[in-house]
Amino acid sequence: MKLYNFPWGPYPRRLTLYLAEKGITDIELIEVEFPHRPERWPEGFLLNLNPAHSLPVLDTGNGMLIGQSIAILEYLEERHPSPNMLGGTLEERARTRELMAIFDEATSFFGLWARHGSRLNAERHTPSAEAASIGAERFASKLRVGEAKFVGPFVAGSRITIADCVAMALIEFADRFYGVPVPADCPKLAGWYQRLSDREAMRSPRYPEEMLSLAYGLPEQTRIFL
Ligand SMILES: N[C@@H](CCC(=O)N[C@@H](CS)C(=O)NCC(=O)O)C(=O)O
Repeated sequence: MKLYNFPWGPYPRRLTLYLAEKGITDIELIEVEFPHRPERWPEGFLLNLNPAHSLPVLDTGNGMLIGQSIAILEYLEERHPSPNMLGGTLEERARTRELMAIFDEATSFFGLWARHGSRLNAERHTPSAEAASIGAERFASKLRVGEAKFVGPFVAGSRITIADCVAMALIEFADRFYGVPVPADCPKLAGWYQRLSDREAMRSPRYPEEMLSLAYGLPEQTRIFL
């Protein structure tokens, strides 16, 4: 199997965290630069493999390419059921998927805030105070749903699951890359984030310095403080 990825983006990072937690080492990692420049990729490379040219993409090695990080996480979980990172019972698995969906939605809304509000993205996406404000407001409200549904000690219960990987990839990206801390009214998430940051597999990635210096301080840049 081959995983096309880049190390620090919020969607690709879900996979990096998952593989490290799970201890899967037999997948070839193919690092792709960011921002992606599909026009520079060799013909027949990722552009043809995945028309949306978004990452991650998994080449299963048996003729199938899977885009969408959650589909990849679930596929790998079925291929490698042990240690179990989905849940033991029907109810546990439903809870994991519920939490995963909440943090996936939160990631989309965070993207809206960052894309239209950050000076980092001003050339690639039209700046819009209105879009940034809707993104920030919806991002915060999704985190509050995550806080209310948080089970503990991990987001979906007593074991670490793929929902933790999805949530961690977002919270860490917001905090370390854009300087957006966990909102003060989400103390369970804040405590969980602190605990998980200490895990070997969850060590923060290195962000490209030039991009980090433009990105960091999204609340100040948009004058939106959660
Ligand atoms: N829903 C997709 C989203 C993937 C996505 O948007 N990935 C970003 C990187 S974090 C990307 O590849 N963007 C393409 C670009 O900006 O050129 C997933 O879960 O895999």
